[in-house]
Amino acid sequence: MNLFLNNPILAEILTAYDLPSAPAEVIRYGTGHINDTYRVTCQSTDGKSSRFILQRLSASAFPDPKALMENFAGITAHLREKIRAAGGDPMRETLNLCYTRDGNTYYTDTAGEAWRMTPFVEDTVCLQDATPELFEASARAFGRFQQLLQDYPAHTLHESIANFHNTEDRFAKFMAALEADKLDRAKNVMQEIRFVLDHKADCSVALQAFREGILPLRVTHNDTKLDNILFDKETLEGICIIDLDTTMPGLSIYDFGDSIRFGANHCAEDEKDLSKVNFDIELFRRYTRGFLEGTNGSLTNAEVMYLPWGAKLMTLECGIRFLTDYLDGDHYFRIHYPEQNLDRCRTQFKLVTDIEAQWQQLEQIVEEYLA
Ligand code: ADP
Ligand code: GN1
Ligand code: MG
Repeated sequence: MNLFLNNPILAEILTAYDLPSAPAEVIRYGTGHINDTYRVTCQSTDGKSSRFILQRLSASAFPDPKALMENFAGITAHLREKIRAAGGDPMRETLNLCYTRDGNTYYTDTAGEAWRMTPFVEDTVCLQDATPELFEASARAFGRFQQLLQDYPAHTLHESIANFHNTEDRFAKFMAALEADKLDRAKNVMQEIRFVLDHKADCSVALQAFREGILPLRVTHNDTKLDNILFDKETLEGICIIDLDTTMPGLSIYDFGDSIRFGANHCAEDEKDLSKVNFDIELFRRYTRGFLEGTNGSLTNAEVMYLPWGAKLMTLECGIRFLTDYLDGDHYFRIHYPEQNLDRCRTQFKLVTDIEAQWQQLEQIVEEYLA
């Protein structure tokens, strides 16, 4: 549906940008859980069209859009330079930013909401699930992303969401939601609550390794879902990493782990039939190979050894976050039906259980890559 024609807010936002021609169509786009995404098509009289992605930043997820957009501008400028130096195309291999007419990285509408626009990266596809080859291609791309940012001055980045992958803090927030039990839902999810309580000690493993200096701080993407990457339509290589809102200092194993969480299985994140939710160790093997090819020697042995922990912890953490949001009344993740966050939580906990059952094999797989 063309939303532009009868939406005064979208009209207001679009006039803030110096578009190549009048917008002819604006439609809702993508399947993200957080931001509101639109695709804008401008059509000039000579028939040329150009497309853009316009996004309203979720105010509840991102309290400081100015800081977030400073990160975005800095990271994409760095990536552009690196891509250019490697002979690549910076207009396709990284996101770029459209500045507003008054030179800002984003626009604040009259209701106080923040919007940003990027050129639509043409001739690409965005996937919800992948063949093993495409999954490995996504691993190379996320690994490369981290490698390209290894010399970015991490201290200049803002924490766009405080404690984003701080598993101890996620555990504490879960406990607070459980204690408040605002909607009296805890009684329906005792098994899931027990699962979290039983995994309390795990929530400290990566953080402890970081505190002890075993794992170094890096610039990481932190949301490495398969649909946060654009694949070239022809070559099917993962060319452009998108959704940079959570790119900030973090641990390399988070980026590895979040991709495994989402992709090393054959089910939807909210699959209700848990018999269909199975961790696929072959996909883990392929992702490991691709990721380490992409990082190209930039990870330490300790980081490689901790990769299985990344997989387990990101899956556990995401399940805890879905359960916390369910107990809290579904304010954070967009839901399409009432118990969706609970279904999402259950798939994650089933995957954690599978990962635990195959732990030794996971360790063996990564050991092959130790220098
Ligand atoms: P969310 O935080 O809600 O996940 P994303 O930034 O990932 O938002 O964008 C949502 C979807 O929009 C993506 O999965 C992708 O399909 C599409 N998308 C975002 N930016 C671009 C772009 N510059 N070019 C093409 N598609 C894009
Ligand atoms: C959100 O924005 P999106 O849909 O790519 C979330 C991730 C979760 C993911 C679960 C900023 O990702 O952390 O892992 O949902 N992003 C944010 O699907 O919270
Ligand atoms: Mg996304």
